Amino acid sequence: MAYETILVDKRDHVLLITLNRSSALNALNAQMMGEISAALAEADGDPRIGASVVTGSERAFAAGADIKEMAELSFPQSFVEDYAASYEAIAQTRKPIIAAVAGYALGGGCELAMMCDIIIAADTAKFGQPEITLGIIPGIGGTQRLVHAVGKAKAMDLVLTGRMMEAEEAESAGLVARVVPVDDLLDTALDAAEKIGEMSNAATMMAKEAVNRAFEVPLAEGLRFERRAFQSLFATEDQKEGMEAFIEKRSAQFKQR
Ligand code: CO8
Repeated sequence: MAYETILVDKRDHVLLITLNRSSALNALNAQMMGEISAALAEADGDPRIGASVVTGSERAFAAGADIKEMAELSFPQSFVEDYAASYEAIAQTRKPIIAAVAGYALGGGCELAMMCDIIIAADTAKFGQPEITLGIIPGIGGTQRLVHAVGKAKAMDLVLTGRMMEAEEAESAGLVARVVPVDDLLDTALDAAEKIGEMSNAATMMAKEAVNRAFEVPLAEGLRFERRAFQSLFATEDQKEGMEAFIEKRSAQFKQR
């Protein structure tokens, strides 16, 4: 598929998606959100790909939803079309996604990063949910995923004041997995994605599903789900290969079966 608002680079085990509206600080319009969803669906369907990286420019991962596109939206139109509902598809991607964030990750940009599984931030990254300054609130997960990531106190602070949070604060709050110098950002994210991509896809996909369950169901239900998923992986050739390789002191060659 040909994309106009993103660049897509298929590597050995990794799909790299670069948001490409840098003159608008990668403001997320409907076309771009659709293209990101389509590229991630392509990754899910491609057995050679084990993980994706989503990144932006040095100045901005994404400075939010495209305000110029949203400005004239009415409630009836928004309600009837269920505006933004389809963007949840990004969070439903089954293979792991790393957000590599430099510069602004604001509003929908911060929410897009939180739909990914791991956020690796450059030391220049700034996160925030400034929707309140526009007379609206976050609409694709900012009031929910941010609470899971940083807790109620900081989420309320960010959502109600619209202030930005630097990378260091985002890491200590639990939103970000690692902070690296901006020049190392893409290599670090690609290395991590490559490492994930070389594992058994069945195992990485089950691991993602199981961790996400922790946010959706009570502990006993989550533990039951984890145990069943754990047991089921003993049906894969990759489990046999992984354990044989350890015993034979060699690196495993997963066949994705
Ligand atoms: N939408 C549209 N255009 C934008 C956006 C945006 N969110 N952000 C920046 N731009 C454009 C500017 O209009 C400007 O364009 P032009 O050169 O044509 O005037 C260009 O990008 C550069 O921006 P600035 O000149 O403003 O750059 P500064 O360095 O002065 O400021 C800021 C950078 C602080 C990031 C500033 O641009 C800013 O505050 N941007 C808006 C941030 C914001 O409010 N984001 C939240 C948007 S609402 C939202 O995300 C709702 C999410 C729920 C729905 C999700 C659907 C996808």
